[in-house]
Amino acid sequence: MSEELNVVFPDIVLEQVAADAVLTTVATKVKNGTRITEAEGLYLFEHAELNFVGALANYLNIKKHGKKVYFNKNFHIEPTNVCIFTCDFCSYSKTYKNREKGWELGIDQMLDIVKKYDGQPVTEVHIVGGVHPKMNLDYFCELLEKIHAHRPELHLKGFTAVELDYMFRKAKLTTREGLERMNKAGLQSLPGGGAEIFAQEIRDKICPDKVDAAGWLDIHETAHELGMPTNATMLYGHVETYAHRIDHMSRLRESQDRVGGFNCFIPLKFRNGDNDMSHVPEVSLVEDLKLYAIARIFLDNFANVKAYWPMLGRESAQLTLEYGVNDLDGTIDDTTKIYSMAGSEEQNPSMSTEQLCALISTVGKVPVERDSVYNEIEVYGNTEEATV
Ligand code: V47
Ligand code: SF4
Repeated sequence: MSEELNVVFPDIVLEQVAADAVLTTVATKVKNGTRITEAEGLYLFEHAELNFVGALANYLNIKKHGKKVYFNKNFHIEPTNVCIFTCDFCSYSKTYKNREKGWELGIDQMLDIVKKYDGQPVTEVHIVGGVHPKMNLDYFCELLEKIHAHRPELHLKGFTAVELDYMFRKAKLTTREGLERMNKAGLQSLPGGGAEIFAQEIRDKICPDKVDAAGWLDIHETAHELGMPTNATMLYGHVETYAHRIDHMSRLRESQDRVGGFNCFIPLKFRNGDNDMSHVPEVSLVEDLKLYAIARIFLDNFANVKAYWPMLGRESAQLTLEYGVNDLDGTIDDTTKIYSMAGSEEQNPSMSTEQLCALISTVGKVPVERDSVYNEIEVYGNTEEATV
C-alpha cells in the first residue's frame, strides 16, 4: 500500500511521557512522520515501556496498512542440512563428515515435492538449506529451470546470501554474474536469511566463517539492482546488545535509502534447542514485542514487518499484530525443519488458510492473501473495514 491512511495519533502517549525529553521527541517525530535517530532507537530499547513503543508502532502500522495483515500460500524446499559452516546457533546442520545423519535431496526428489502441490493454490516456493560442498550453481540452476518448466507461475524465492556467496565463489563468478544466471534459470527473489547480526564482533562469536555484513549487503543490493526483491532478517536475543540491533537495522535502513528493494524485515528470535548456544537463555515475549515495535518505528522505509510464526509460535505471532507487524508469512504446510529442530513450539508448522485467517481475524484484523511481491490476491472479510 503506497498511500498513507488518515489515522488519528494517540495523543495520550505524549502526555504519558511528558517528563522524558527523548521519549517526547520520539513520539513527536512519529506523529510528524519524521525519522528517529540511532541514539533515539537505542534509548527506546533501554528506557521505553512496551506500551509506549507498542502504541507508536500500532499507529504507524495502521497508517500504512489499515487493518490488513498479509499472508501467502507457500511451501518450503530444504535441499539439504549438510553444511560446511558450523554456526553456533544452528540446530539443523550436519557436517559433511556426518552427512549420513542429515539429508541430501536429489533434483527429482525436490521436483516431486513441487508436484505434490499440483492443483493446489500455492503461489510461492521458498528454497533454503545448508551450504553443501557438492551442490553447486549448476545443480541449483537445473533445479530452478525444472521447477519453472513444471509450474511457470510459481514464484521461486530462494537461497540466502550465505549459500549464494559460496556458490558464486566456487563457480568463479561475480555476484552480478551469478545472480543473473540464477535469475535466468527462474529465481525471482531472495529470502532474508544469513544476516544474523551484522556487527563483526558478534559474527566472530556465533558464525565466524560465513559471509560478512558487507558481502551480505552486496548480494542483496546487487539483486535489487537487477530488479529482484529480497527480504532482510535479524537474529536477535542471544549475545548481541541493543546497540548491535540498532546498528543492524541502521545498515538496512541506509541500504533501503540508497538502493531500495527490500520487501520486508523479519526479526528471528534465537531459539536455544539442541545447539552450541543452548546455555544462552531465550528472551521473553515482552522483549520480542518490544523489538517488533521498535523495528516498525526505526525502519520507516520498510513497508512490511513480518512475524515468522513457525519460529515464534502462532499465539505469540498473533500478539505481534498489535505491535507493528502486518505480515505472517504463509501456510508453510510442514515443509521446514529449521525451527522445529531448534525447539520451537511449532513441531510440524502448517496452517490451513482458514486457520491462518482465524488467527488474524480474532484480533480484529483483516486477512489478505498476497503474492510474493505484496500484490493483493484476496481480501478475506470486509474490504471497507480493512482500510479503516
Ligand atoms: O539465517 C537458524 C535463522 C535463518 C536458528 O525471507 C535461527 O521470508 C532462531 O532466514 N533460532 C534462515 N533462528 C531462515 C530465514 C527465513 C525464514 C523465514 C522466512 C524468510 C523470508 C527467511 O534462520 C538463518 C538464521 O538467522 N536460524 N537457527 C535458531 N536456533
Ligand atoms: Fe549452515 Fe545456515 Fe546452519 Fe549456519 S545457519 S550452519 S550457514 S545451515
